Amino acid sequence: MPPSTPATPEGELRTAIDRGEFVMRYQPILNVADHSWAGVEALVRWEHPDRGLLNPDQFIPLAEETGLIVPLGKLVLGLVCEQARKWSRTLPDIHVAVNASVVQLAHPGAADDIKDMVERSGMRPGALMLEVTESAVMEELDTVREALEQLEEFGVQILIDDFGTGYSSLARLGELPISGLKIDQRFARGLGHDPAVMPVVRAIADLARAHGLVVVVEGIEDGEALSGVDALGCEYAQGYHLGQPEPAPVIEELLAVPLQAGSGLA
Ligand code: G
Ligand code: MN
Repeated sequence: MPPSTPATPEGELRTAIDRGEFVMRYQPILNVADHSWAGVEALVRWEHPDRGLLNPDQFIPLAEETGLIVPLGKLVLGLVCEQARKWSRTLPDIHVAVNASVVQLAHPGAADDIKDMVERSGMRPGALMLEVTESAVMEELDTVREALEQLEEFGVQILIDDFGTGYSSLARLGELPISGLKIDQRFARGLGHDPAVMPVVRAIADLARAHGLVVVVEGIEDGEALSGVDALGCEYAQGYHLGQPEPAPVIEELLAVPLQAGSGLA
């Protein structure tokens, strides 16, 4: 047997990508106005042979530092597009949101690669949403703007993720090729509990509305937070109170039935 080279974290991740050791979980997103299910956010997990199921925060930073986010991002998008194509028959009104790294979007040919994958899968481009983190996208705006514009023109929707944690140029929000803002989870935690949070979320929602953007509030962990989202007229809500990230078959069952009464919605 040839001597085995010691596995570096980077080498291990590269091998995992080659072997396809990644699976998706999907967390439901609620349409607050009519209590219907609007869609899901796709969240990647690494099925590590020794360490079990790993969350993105345990490997995405390394993937971004090493550039492995480019092949990993393609792998994830491939899984998500395939799932979305299946759901286009059984759950035709559902959108599927997936997190995209700015490192991935800044890579030459990124928009064409994404468009190709969507087209090859046969899914409807309008059913796909890409979530890009506010702080990262604002720092790299000049590098990724063209890719975002091409994707928006193709019909994919773009959301700014973790909104309220970075430093957006509020004046420029309306110029960006985006459909909506996902308000960072830390705000949702105070909704319905901390009186100081309500006006902040209201201000973000007003700002979004002024620019024709929808608002998703994520991190909804109880009925009070959901009532707050409802009272502020935010369009979409996501969080453990509504549903955990689950494998596709579990999510299909969940999306087939409307939200239970007593959830915090009037
Ligand atoms: O960065 P992004 O907003 O994409 O991260 C979403 C992450 O937040 C996922 O890992 C998801 O599991 C987690 N999450 C989803 N809903 C909740 C929630 O209600 N509370 C908390 N604490 N985390 C959540
Ligand atoms: Mn996200």
